[in-house]
Amino acid sequence: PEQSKAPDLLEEEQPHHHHNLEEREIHIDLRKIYADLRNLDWSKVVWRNVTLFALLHFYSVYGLYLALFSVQWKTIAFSVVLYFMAALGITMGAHRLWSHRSFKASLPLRIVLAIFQTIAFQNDIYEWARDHRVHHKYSETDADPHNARRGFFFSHMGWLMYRKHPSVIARGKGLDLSDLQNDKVVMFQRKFYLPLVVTSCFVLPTVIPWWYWDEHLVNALMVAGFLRYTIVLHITWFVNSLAHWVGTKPYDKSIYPSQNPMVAYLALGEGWHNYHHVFPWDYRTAELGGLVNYNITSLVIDFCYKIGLASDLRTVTPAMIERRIQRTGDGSYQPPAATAK
Ligand code: ST9
Ligand code: ZN
Ligand code: ZN
Repeated sequence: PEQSKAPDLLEEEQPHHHHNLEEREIHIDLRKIYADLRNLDWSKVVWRNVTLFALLHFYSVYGLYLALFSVQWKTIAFSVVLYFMAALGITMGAHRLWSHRSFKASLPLRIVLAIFQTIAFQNDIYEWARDHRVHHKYSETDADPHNARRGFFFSHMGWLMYRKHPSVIARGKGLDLSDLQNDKVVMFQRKFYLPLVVTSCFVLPTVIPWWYWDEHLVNALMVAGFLRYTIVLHITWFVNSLAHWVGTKPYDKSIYPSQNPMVAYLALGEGWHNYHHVFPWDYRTAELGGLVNYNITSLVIDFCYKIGLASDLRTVTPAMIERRIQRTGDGSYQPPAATAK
């Protein structure tokens, strides 16, 4: 049972270093879109998710209208704060800590990050990290949950509305997830995920503006709830779509992941995706932390390190990076400015 009848989707997993190296660009080819739709296996479409995402986007557009014309500025400010909390829960928590173990976090920090990650409503930490680990280990193969070879839309959000390829589940079962299973914070969140996520992503963002500054409940739900949620979702999804399609490849030209400054900017430092797939254990997910690389997440990790909440920050030596650039880079590497160090 294949995902689709399109021939390039039939191949089994293969190491990701042997793809053709041509530059890919996004162009809208209506005939290809039509062919892809005809080749879709409609029985694998999860209509419940299609419906929920459609509703979410409908309400978010209404939220955008309310944000422009109706809500109090405090509600906007509150939504921006929620964006930063949810984003950090994903970048610093689900991604750099729990998926990649690129640093160690004390119990209080793990609790805060788990709360932030719940606000983002992107599946529980366990499931997020499990999918992300297969994504790295089997990038751009059938076992990659958001395999970019299946197109921009599939890697962006289509994969969340479609049954997983059997290889994702088979390869996922082969992963060692014992570190997650032994983390009480992760397992607690997984056990009570539904009530926790409804409370953190929708109920509190609606009730807090109403309670503290008399915002209309509908305004609060549409803006601090749905609109803010949708924005953080698309920014996250851009890492899988845009940053697997558009950008330079100074560290490894043979892979899809690319350096995408716009994504880095929106995603608190997560757009330096060519580097990240080459050195996934680096806590900066980029060659450099700090503001020059829009790497807010690294700044926060550095701060937590200074106050003793985080430890064992893992990085890569400049010599190792240099060797890799020489060996597999696409030649686009620009040495960072001295001030950037
Ligand atoms: C969302 C996630 O949006 C986004 C993740 C993005 C990742 C980005 C990474 C980029 C780097 C980081 C950058 C961050 C930037 C952030 C910036 C912020 C400003 N291994 O899934 P099921 C097994 S979520 C092993 O139902 P179906 C397992 O036994 C949005 N086993 O398969 C499982 O049972 P359980 C909100 C696996 O039926 C069973 O199979 N959420 C694996 O094919 C069934 O699994 C949604 O929209 C594995 N990898 O359904 C929900 N996977 O879990 C969307 C599965 O109990 N999801 N198994 O152990 C779904 O509804 C479904 O998963 C489905 C597939 C329809 C997609
Ligand atoms: Zn990736
Ligand atoms: Zn990663």
